[in-house]
Amino acid sequence: MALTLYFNPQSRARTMRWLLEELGVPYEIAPVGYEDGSMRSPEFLALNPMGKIPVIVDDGVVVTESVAIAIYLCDKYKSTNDLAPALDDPLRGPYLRWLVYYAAGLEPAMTQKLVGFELNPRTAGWGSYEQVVSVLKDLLGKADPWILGERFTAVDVVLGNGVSFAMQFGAFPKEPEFTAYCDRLLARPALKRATEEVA
Ligand SMILES: N[C@@H](CCC(=O)N[C@@H](CS)C(=O)NCC(=O)O)C(=O)O
Repeated sequence: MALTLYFNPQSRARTMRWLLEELGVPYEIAPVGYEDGSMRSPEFLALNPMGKIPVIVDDGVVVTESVAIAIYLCDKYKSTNDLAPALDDPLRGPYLRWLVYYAAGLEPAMTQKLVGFELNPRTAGWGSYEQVVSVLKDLLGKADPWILGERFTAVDVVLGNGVSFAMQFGAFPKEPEFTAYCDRLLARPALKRATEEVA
């Protein structure tokens, strides 16, 4: 078994490394740079024609897009540490909903704030920046201690890390609902391991 994560510490691949550390799955890092052309090489573009990370290659299976990688890994590697509610678990619906909300809500709202453009909220799939912040503030304010309750899942890694990242970049306000939850995330040993320098 060989699982490779294409990685740069200044990227969304950090979230996938944290997920792998939480799962306890062995993996290898393939470092890629922004300036050295490695994300534009024919070999890399054959893996992801977007020329972006994260990318994983798991026993020859290529997966791109953070949410897809998270769903794939957590469904496949359940025996190590189960971060995904089963298909017939009532938590499966909320689990998928909030995982996808990372890409469909948080990401575009964060970009809207950082770039500063306005759209009709009825036209934009995510509504507006203000709506997304308000929804997430309510969600994280109720997290007890995690988004789905007692159970820590991939939603905490993907959506939780997204909120933490958005706060660091000044895109989300440092509201107590966000900071209290993110402090709990920061205490996780797997996150500390995932931020260690790549050997
Ligand atoms: N939708 C993608 C976004 C991936 C993405 O934007 N990756 C950035 C780094 S965080 C990247 O690789 N940028 C390099 C480039 O576009 O040249 C995901 O969620 O995985």
